[in-house]
Amino acid sequence: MSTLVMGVLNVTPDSFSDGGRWLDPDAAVQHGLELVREGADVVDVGGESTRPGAEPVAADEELRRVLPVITALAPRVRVSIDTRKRAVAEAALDAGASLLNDVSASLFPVAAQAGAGWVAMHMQGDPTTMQAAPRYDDVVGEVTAFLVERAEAAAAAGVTEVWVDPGIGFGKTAAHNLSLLRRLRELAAAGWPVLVGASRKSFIGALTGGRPVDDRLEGSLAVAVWAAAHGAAMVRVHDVAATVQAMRLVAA
Ligand code: HH2
Repeated sequence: MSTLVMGVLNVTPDSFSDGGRWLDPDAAVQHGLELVREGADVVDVGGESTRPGAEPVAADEELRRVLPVITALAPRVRVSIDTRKRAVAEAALDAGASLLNDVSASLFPVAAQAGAGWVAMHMQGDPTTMQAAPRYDDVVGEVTAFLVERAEAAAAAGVTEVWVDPGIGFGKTAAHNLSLLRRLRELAAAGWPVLVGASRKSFIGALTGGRPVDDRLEGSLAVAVWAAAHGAAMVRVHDVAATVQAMRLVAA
């Protein structure tokens, strides 16, 4: 089966690659529909940036950003809600989202209650400080053990669709990201479907002579292809049309 494509829709002023572009709800909905036309299997709606150093957002502001967008898109495509807040997760699932993309890896009871899918993502620290000095003895072993423990807890709580995500760039150096990608099969072998989000992230810039964030399509495609060929069941990307085409070829 072809690796699924999750399109990124950040309704934020400060996301690292598309911050400010879709803050207006109508613009966000239009962009979401464009991602659907381009072949996205899921549209991931987020109202709080988690880029390194990002400032936290209050729940009511986050809801004001995401709810109208979810309501408009949910009849047209599967919508995931990218949040770390229980109140935002509950309201978003209520409004039609059916997948909870949880970078805090802690909100599975909300998914269980709503009968929604759940993504557990690994992060070391939190976004304000996570890139200061990431440290692991064995990054692949530690991330895998953490995600398996979270996935088992979620399944025990009644979540029937559980995804695991190594959290590329979340408290990780470029070397950590590369180790996780090089050994992605070990995470996939744990038995839970794997989601990888590497699109336009800074290690791609660092490995390509400092390309700016809007000039990382080829590197992002290379990572998506690599991830799909090494067991990822879904990739989270900004460039949906190009990635859908690449995933078709990997599957073939
Ligand atoms: N990365 C980002 C946000 N959410 N969710 C999952 N499951 N996996 C990821 O790798 C992931 C994620 C960061 O990227 P982006 O949304 O483009 O930027 P920002 O956090 O600045 O809004």
